[in-house]
Amino acid sequence: MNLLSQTFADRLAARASAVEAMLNAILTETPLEGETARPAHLLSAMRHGVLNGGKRFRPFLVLESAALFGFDGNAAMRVAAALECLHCYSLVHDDLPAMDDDDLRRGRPTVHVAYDDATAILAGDALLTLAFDLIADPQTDLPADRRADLVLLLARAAGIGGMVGGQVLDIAAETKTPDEAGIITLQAMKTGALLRFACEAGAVIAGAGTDDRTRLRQYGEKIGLAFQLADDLLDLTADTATLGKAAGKDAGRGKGTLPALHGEAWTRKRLGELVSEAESLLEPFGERAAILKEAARFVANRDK
Ligand code: GRG
Repeated sequence: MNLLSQTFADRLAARASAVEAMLNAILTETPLEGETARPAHLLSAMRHGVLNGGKRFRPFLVLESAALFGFDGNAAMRVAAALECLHCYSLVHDDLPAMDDDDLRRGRPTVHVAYDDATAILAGDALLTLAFDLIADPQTDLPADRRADLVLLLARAAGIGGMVGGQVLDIAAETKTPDEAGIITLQAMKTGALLRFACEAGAVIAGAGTDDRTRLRQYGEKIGLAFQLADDLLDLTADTATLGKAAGKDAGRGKGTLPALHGEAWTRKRLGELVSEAESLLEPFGERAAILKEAARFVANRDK
């Protein structure tokens, strides 16, 4: 499919529907080899947490980063779907009463509201496990060392030293506001690590060299920071109907964020700097990186 003449929004939408179709096909009742049965209630909760919503921006980054190096195979789709499963697990767990206690996600009832807490915990657990299944499965048609690299990279991005660790720092920040460096560290872990993985994963999938892999990783770090900064700004400035999730939660809890610390004008300026830094990292790739440069601008300017 030639997507190059499409606008960024069209391209994001086209990638999102391809990812949606793959997720729909993966989340079926038919057990895989080595599985015994897939309980219908659990499957239904997993489907509620994953299908019909979301920007699918992390899968988009996996697919576009791989495409930057000329890779367009099904393996990139499977890694993209794996990352979305892991991201959705984090949202399902984050919405639980023991964490953010949210009723609304992507404009719909959260999983624990539509089902119950135990089912939401277990649906999240099963989505997390499924992410690693999808990458390790030989159906992800990559050399075994690349699949192993991706599993390791995702584990490090998602676990104690990445997203989960960041979530713990975030919870601690509700009782003791961290300083600016502390806020940046927790955000790089909680939100940035998965976005960084998305970009570096494209390079790994395509078998790119070390320098290119590092460049994509650094680009991912820049847009990770920008993503969270934009998210915090939206929490301050957007409404719940637009976001499809509760707005104003951070301010309501007196939670320390960079926009709360420095104000809207500073935040917009910093977002502009991060976009320029992300774009500069892609300069060596010339025109081929045009879509990833647009992705950096999309992150900074998004309205939901
Ligand atoms: C519970 C282990 C665990 C981790 C939770 C991801 C996360 C960590 C919490 C979600 C809460 C939150 C608002 C995080 C900030 C940024 C973020 C990850 C927003 C949601 O991602 P989007 O905007 O959502 O890509 P969609 O719905 O488009 O996929």
